[in-house]
Amino acid sequence: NGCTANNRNLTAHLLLPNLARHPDKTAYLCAGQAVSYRQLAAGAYGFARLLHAKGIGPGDRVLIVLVDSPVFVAAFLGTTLIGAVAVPVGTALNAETYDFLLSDSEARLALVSPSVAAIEGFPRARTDCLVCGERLAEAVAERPSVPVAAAAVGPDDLAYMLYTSGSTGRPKGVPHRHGDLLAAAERYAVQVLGMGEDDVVLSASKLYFAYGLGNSLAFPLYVGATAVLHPDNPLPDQLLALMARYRPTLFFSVPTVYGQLIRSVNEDHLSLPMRLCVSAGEALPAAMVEEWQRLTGLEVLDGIGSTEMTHIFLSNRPGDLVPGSTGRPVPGYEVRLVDDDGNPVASGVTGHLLVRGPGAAPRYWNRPDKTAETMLADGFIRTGDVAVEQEGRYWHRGRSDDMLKVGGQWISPLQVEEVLRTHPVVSDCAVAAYRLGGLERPAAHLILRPGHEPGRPLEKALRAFLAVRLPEYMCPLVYRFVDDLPRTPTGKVQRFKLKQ
Ligand code: 3SK
Repeated sequence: NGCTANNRNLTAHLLLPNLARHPDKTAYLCAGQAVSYRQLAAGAYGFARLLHAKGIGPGDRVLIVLVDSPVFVAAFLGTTLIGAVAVPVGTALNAETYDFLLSDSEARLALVSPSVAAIEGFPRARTDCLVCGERLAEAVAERPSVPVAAAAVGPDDLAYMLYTSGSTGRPKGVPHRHGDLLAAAERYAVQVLGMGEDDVVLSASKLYFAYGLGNSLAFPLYVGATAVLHPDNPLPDQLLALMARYRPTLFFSVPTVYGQLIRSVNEDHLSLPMRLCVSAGEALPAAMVEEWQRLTGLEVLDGIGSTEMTHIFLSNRPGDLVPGSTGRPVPGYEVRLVDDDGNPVASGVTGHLLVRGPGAAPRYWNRPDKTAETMLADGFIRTGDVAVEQEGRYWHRGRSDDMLKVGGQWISPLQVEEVLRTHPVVSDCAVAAYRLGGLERPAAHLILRPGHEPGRPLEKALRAFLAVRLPEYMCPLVYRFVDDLPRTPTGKVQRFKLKQ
C-alpha cells in the first residue's frame, strides 16, 4: 500500500492508517458538508490521477491557490502522494505576486479556486491552470477513485513548499521534506497537546500558512481526528457560530483573534465545549491569557514556531502555563540564545533565538544567500526572534529587527506594550522606533477603548502611568493615537511599517 518502513511518503502516512481503522469517520466538516476518510482518499486519488494525466511527476511543483476546504486537502495529499511538491499560497494576493510565485517555484500546474481565477490580471497564460470548485465530489468527479500507489520517497525528497515574507523583500520559498510534518505532529500535537482521534480541531489560521497546515491538515490526519474548515477568513461571530455548531475540542488561533473574540463577547462568561486553546504567530500578552481564562475557563497555550521549523518548537504545556511566557522547548528541539557575536547569553539576558530539531527546512528555495545567513552549519536556524530564558522557560521579546537600542540598552517593544495594555483606556498598542536627532527612541501607537478621547491630558496620564512602571529609557517619548495597526494576514503587527 505504499506505506512501508522504507517509504516515507507523507500522504501514505496520513491517509492509509485512517482508511484501515475508520474509513467512514468524518475527516472534515466544511460549509455544511461532512467528508469521510474514504471520501478524502478518493479525492486525493482523483487529484493524483489528474496530475499523472498532465504529465506531472516526482519533484514537479504544483501551486495550490485554493480556499480552505476538503478540496485543498485532497489536492495537497494527491500532489505529495505522487511525489510532486505541493506549493500552497494565499488566495487574495495580487496578479504581480502570483506571477512571481509561479516563476520562482517553476510550477508546472496551478490549481485555483474560482475566486482566484477571477482576480484581475491573474497570470493564467504563464502556467497551466485548473479551476477547482469547493465541493470535493465535483472537483474530482470524472476521476475514478481507484487507489494510487504512493510514490517511493527518500529522506531528502521534498513534499511541499511554503512562501514566507519577511519584513522586507520578496517572499522566500521554504521547502520541506516528507517527514517534517510527521515529526511536528508527533512531537507537538501528540506529545505536547495530547491530540487524539476524539479531538475536533478548529483553526483560525488558513491552510496555506505553516501554522494552519499543521493545525488543520497534518495533525488531525496523523491522529485520525476531525477538522473543521471555513473557506473565508471568519469574523469573531462566525468563529463563535462554528464553535457552537461543530463543538471543537481544540482551538488554534493568534493573539489578534483572541483579542477580537474577547471584545466581541458582551456576557461575563463564554461557555465553549473545548479542552484546550492554542496561540502562536506573535507573543500572547499575559493580560489576554488571563482574560480568556476568566471568560471561558480555558487555558490558552502560547507557543512560538516558524515556517522554517515546520511548526511550534517552544510551548507552554497543559497544566503548566505561565501567562506571558512561551514555555519550554517541545520534545526533540534544542533552543539557544546568543548575543550579536553568536556567544551564548546568561540566563535572564535577552538574546537572539536559535533552534535545532526535527522538521527544519534544509534550505531556502533559490536563495543561497539567505540559506547561508539563516541555516547554520551545526544545524541551528536563526529565527529572527529575540527572547529571554529563566529557569528553562522562555519569554518572547519580539523580532530582532524590531528591537530598539537606547543609550546602549536594548528595549523590547513587547515589554513596553505589555505594560501599556494594562492601562484601562488602551484597547491595543504597538511600540516602534522613531528617529529623533539621529537616535532611536520608542514611540507608542495606541488604539483607545470606545468612549475615550485622544489628546494632551490622556497623553500626560499615560506618561505618568508608565513612569512608575518602567525604567525611564523604556518610556515612549511620542504617543500616536490610531484607529488600526498594520498587520500581516496572520495578525502579526508590522512594526517596520510604523517605523516608516
Ligand atoms: O509564527 C508562528 O509562531 C508559527 C507557529 C507555527 C507554525 C508556523 C509559524 C510561523
